[in-house]
Amino acid sequence: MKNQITDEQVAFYRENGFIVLENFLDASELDKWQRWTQEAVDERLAQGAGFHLLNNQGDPDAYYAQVFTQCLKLADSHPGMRELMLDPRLGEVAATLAGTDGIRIWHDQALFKPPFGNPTAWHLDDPYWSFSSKDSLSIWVALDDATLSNGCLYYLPGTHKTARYENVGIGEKMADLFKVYPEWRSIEPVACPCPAGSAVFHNGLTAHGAGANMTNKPRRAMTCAYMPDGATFNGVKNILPDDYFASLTIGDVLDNDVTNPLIWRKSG
Ligand SMILES: O=C(O)CCC(=O)C(=O)O
Ligand SMILES: [Fe+2]
Repeated sequence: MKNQITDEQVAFYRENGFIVLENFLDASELDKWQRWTQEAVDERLAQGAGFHLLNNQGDPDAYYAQVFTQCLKLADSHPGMRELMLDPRLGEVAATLAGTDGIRIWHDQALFKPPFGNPTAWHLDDPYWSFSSKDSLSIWVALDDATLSNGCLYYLPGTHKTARYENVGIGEKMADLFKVYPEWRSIEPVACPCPAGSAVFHNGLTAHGAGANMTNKPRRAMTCAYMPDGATFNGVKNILPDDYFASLTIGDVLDNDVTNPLIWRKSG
């Protein structure tokens, strides 16, 4: 794993709100990520649409089901995924980019864009989550080559600096986000094609989306969202379990090590 990042890469991330780390995983690591993620997703799908952490497969013809097969919190159901997601090296890279002293997992999530899948509309991530932080971020690992043809990610550089916590859903209209942020229409989008095994990190407030999958093969990605240690509850439920959610008051620190494991902390 190429988990040593340079000051230049940190500076690029802070300026643009995203960074591509090509060939982040070596061949044997990529093989594990591909096999275990596929296995964990297959197990989830076999449990059927009633499973509470499988969001969108109830109606396979629904628009969103054709944006991606989305399986959340695979670390909770697959030991291999748990090992991959709890890797402190990922936490260190995330914390270093974000400039925070500790980092917790918010949730992991497989995002498999199906063959001939719909595009991912422009959106922000952080407003979906139960904390509001300018330092939240995600890793997105390409399990297949992500190309201009099969739905690689696109970013609007620098938007993390001017984002408010307003958002839109990932719906059928690619451009809904620009109704909320018309000032972003003039920003040139940056495409991020990358080979399988590459990692793309983005700030939870950077505008991003992905193109349609024009190919007859899936475009698979494994992602994990990170919360800076010390972030506080904002009233949104998102992935919080019912009983934990019911126990929280806005402003409480989200420090439950079961729901949101601390995977890295600066020593000393
Ligand atoms: O994989 C995609 O198409 C979108 C990914 C995304 O929105 C994310 O990782 O936050
Ligand atoms: Fe996203």
